[in-house]
Amino acid sequence: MLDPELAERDPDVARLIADENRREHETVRLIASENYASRAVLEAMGSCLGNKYSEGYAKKRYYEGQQVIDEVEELAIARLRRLFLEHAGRPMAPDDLHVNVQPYSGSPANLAVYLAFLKPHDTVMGLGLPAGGHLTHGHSVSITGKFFKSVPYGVRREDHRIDMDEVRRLAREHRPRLLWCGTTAYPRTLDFEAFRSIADEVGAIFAADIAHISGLVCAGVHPSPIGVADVVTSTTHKTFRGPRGGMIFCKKEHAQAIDRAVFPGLQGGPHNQTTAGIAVAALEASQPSFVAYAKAVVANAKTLAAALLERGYGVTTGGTDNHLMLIDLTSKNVPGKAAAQALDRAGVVLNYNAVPFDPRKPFDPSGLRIGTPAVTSRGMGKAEMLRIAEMIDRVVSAPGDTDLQASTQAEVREMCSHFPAPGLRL
Ligand code: DSN
Repeated sequence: MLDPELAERDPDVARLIADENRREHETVRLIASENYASRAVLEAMGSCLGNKYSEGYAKKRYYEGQQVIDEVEELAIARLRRLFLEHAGRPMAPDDLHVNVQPYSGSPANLAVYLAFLKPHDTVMGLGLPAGGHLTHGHSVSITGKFFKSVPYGVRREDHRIDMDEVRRLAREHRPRLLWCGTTAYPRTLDFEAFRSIADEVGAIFAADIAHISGLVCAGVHPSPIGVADVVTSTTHKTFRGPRGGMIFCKKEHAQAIDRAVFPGLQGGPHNQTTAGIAVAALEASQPSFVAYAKAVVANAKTLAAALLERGYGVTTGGTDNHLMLIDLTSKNVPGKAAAQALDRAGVVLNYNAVPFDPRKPFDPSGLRIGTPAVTSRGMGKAEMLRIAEMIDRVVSAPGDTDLQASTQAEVREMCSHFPAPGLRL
């Protein structure tokens, strides 16, 4: 049977993909959770592995024909285990680290932790969403805040850093079954050992969600919770630069509970094309060039934060240790949403975000979240960060000036033409 290329079979979808390819090439992408997966990762994701059903785990499947899929999954697991043990927070024997690569993404990975360890209405503690936490760490609109008793902790008013004294006080008072350490909008290093000691004191399971920082963690650029936390969850597409997917690491004693929670507890057949993409990403992340990449992500974030601070922007906590920063626009008298939309029109793509203790509403908060994983994947460095800070300042200072947005967009396009992004077709 003839099998035409996409452009011939479905010109509409082919055109939309080409449009997105162009948008990703011609814009400065500063959304902290986004990146550019390599051509090799994209090829694995678009492969025939997605045709196969493989409910279960290697050598224990519910369908026949797993000769290849078992190898794919075992390869991904072996590569991740080797990679993440290299900079483990506490040394672990390889056999003691269990890895599950089947979660469809970060939220399902986190739900598996609940299913593995909690009963409905048990108590969970996590960083509150307004302070930079994630929905699945017990926020009221999430199933994790509806089916469990959630006791959020926050950041200190004076420096916007996680208040470990508050975490300990609340943990002693509420005796959570599960204690999360994980963030989506927090620019500072996480102290996994401090969380471990609090979890030990109150008898909680300690789960670290490193979705945002897993690329920094495996490169040794951020401390690792491996060997420290009972369970570590992550997406695979942020700083890790793999396919859209999820992964869970846990101590051997929790292997069965986690595996059963993922399948059959929450999911059916794993997305084998994604598993192959994770294996490719793990191979890429084990190269010395990835360590250089992770260091450059942080260096770029520090440069950008300092440049914005110099231009009079509020930068929460005064800077960053990782791949992102939170900008407080209060001093500029521009709401976050108006600023983000003006920047989008100028080809600088980021998201509006609440800042800690934000007096404004979540749909139109006071801040912006800015991340450097994607621009660093294109090879942009200090000179480009300084230029981007100048562009942001220019556009945010006159959010209604559409001519300025158009001229900035042309400048952005010209700058981007010198930095071809991984994975895109030019
Ligand atoms: N949506 C992700 C982020 O942007 O941080 C978290 O799930």
